[in-house]
Amino acid sequence: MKIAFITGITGQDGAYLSEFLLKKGYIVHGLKRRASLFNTDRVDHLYQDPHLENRNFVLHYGDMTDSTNLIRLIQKIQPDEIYNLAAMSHVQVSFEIPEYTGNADGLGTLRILDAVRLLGLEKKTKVYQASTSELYGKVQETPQTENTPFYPRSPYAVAKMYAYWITVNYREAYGMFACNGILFNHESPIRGETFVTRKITRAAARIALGLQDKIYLGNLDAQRDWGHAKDYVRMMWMILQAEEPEDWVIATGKTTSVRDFVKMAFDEVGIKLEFVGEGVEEKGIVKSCANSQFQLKIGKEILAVDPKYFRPTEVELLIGDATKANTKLGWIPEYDLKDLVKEMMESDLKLMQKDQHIQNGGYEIFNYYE
Ligand code: NDP
Ligand code: GDR
Repeated sequence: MKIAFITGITGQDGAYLSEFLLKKGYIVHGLKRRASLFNTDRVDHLYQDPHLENRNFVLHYGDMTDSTNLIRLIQKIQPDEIYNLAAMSHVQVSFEIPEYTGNADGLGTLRILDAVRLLGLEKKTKVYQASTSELYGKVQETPQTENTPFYPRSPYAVAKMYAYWITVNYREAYGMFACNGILFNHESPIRGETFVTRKITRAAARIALGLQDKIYLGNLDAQRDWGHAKDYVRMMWMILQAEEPEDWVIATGKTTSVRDFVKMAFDEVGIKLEFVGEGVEEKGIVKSCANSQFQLKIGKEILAVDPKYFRPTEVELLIGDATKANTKLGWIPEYDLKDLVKEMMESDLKLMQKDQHIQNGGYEIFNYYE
């Protein structure tokens, strides 16, 4: 049985990757941070009683900023494959905590690679590094490929640029099987609530159910190449099964604006939106509501722009070319954006119906819009 070690196991991708690897018969070890509240919601269905012998899903406390902890864990686990997914992954937040982001996302990757080297596991342990389309930043060319130059536009992207190159360097310097997956945005019903797609699907469900009046967003013109996380974690595994260690772009090859994503999400519940005005004056109003379950007035303003969500430097347009992954590894995404939006809306409607039930029962519910 192969042994995998996943950092960032409690995140969106960590959860899907764990399920995927367990189905393949792997023993999965994961790194989780100590928090004052439970932070394992996304993997609780995989949890196994620590008193059981022969567990195939094991969580360990640790942190990407603590080398001694990472070395000790890798020594104990002796993994065949490490998936380094842990990161402070929010681009806007990275402007507020740039030093921490550099430490966790940039140096954290070095700590993993160097632990493998220090323990003499260079020939045994393969390393996958969660690189990102944010590396492309300011548009140099489209679609973006493995050869497009990088121009990072946030402390997050700059930290990930260090991580990208230190992975390439350890591969070249020490002959390690270390690879970058340059993944474009990928989403799912368990996407973090402050990323724009999930913020939109949550809000669309809440507005439809009368639990929230309005959603405030930042740059509606930004365009992203959005795929489904399930397709992308499959590719992480394929990257480590390839003949040679290389770097790979993973994307759908289609791009959509934030504004159009909003329209698609509301469309899913029978609400048509019209956008009026420009820039910070732009508003989204209800044009029609075909679903009698929802009591939304025609002409009601349910979306506004709030400049607090603008980034000091923005990445305007991402569209990836995954030809190399398609042709060399046979990777083809199974989901398109419409399937993804549908799945996210269905899931958020179900979740918010629970809130509605609680509110109808006379209990107050915590309401957050970020
Ligand atoms: P999430 O934000 O959902 O998950 C991040 C994970 O990293 C969480 O488990 C988090 O723990 C953990 N983490 C954060 N900081 C630390 C730390 N200092 N020490 C240990 N663990 C830490 O991200 P995703 O699952 O969406 O993304 C996975 C990786 O892929 C990230 O590196 C991200 O930057 C990268 N990426 C993501 C893309 C996407 O579109 N989703 C696209 C390209 C790259 P906790 O749960 O406690 O917060
Ligand atoms: P991104 O994802 O920055 O691409 O990083 P995010 O969903 O945060 O933003 C996408 C685009 O939407 C615009 N936007 C808003 N974003 C947020 N979060 N909230 C808003 O209210 C809002 N309004 C408009 C943003 O300006 C941006 O242009 C994600 C993360 O998962 C990274 O870890 C990963 O590396 C990249 O995707 C690929």
